[in-house]
Amino acid sequence: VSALAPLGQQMAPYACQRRTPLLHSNQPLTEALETLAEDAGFSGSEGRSLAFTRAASVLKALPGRLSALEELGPLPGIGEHSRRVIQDVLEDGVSVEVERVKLSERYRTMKLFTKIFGVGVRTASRWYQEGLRTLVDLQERNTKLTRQQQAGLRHYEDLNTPVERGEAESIGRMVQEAVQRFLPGASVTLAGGFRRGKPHGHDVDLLLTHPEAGREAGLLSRVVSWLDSQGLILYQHSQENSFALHEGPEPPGGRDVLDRFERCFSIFRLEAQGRLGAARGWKAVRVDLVVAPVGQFPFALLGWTGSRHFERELRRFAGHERKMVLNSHTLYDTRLNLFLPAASEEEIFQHLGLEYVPPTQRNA
Ligand code: DCP
Ligand code: MG
Repeated sequence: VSALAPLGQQMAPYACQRRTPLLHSNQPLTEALETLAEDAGFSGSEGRSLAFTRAASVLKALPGRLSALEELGPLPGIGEHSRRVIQDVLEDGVSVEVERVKLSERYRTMKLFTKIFGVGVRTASRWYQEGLRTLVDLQERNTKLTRQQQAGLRHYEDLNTPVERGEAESIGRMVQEAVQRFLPGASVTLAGGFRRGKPHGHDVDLLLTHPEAGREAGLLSRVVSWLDSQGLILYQHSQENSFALHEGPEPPGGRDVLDRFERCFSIFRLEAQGRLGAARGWKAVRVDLVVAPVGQFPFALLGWTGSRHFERELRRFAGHERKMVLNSHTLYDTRLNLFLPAASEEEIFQHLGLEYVPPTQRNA
């Protein structure tokens, strides 16, 4: 039918088997599908949300712009509902269903509330049920907020202004400087969307490690205290490492936690850079600091680089196709009953029998 068809038919079923660049040619389609994915997530329909996310992810990996549904052929991972949405957008430029969602009171309110740092779908949903609709409502009705949510509300505007790469790099340097002070030789690595090549993000994800195992212990609290004493931290809450290798691997999907590293969820006070924020002098920026012992570092780096969907697919592939359990700490082979060590991300892909996908191609 078209030049896309033969390529589309060869598309591998798992996102971690494909290369997905940051920029692609089917933006209007993926945006529509991701809006539906988000909306399904807002109503707790995880399965439906995943189906839309999968379909969007497949389109992101297509080598060119889709102009007719038929060009897709029998592509894996695009269900009937998604096909209907794609067809509508291709034919009419918009999907009536998507437009209706975007205008709906529920979607708009859920979006407003979940954009508060510390507010997830469950909390936002409860507030919506209680009749709350605006940020002012939260204050006027004296809604009970955690310390994290209070900070999120206080800095709502800043935290919902994209973090520029330059800002992320300068926070990286601030942390690096603090780290050198207490543990020379330790490193700070920018992960998350920025490592995938995104020009901006919603936060700054930094991984700390030291080439000698064990030396990293105790580092984070010193770094955070020092940064705090310099007036650079507006909010922070730290969590201790709760990972123990002797416990063995956790069953996949068994717990709703990303990982058990020592970490700090924080809001930094970043001095204004150039024209941005110059009117006020500083800007609040969300920063996640994560400490990984060097032996787990490649797993942490892989797990923290994303995208979320790429990570989910890596774990699904490991489990279903290889009978292995992958998380941000280790890779465990359940057939051989052993942990597979790795000194680099490349080695993890090798263990999984996957072709290496560089960070900039993990935008699934
Ligand atoms: N991550 C994950 N599962 C989660 C949360 C995070 O796999 N539930 C991983 C993948 C993410 C990375 O951690 O890429 C960082 O999380 P972010 O929420 O910061 O996501 P990004 O950095 O990719 O996006 P953004 O640019 O919005 O910060
Ligand atoms: Mg991020």
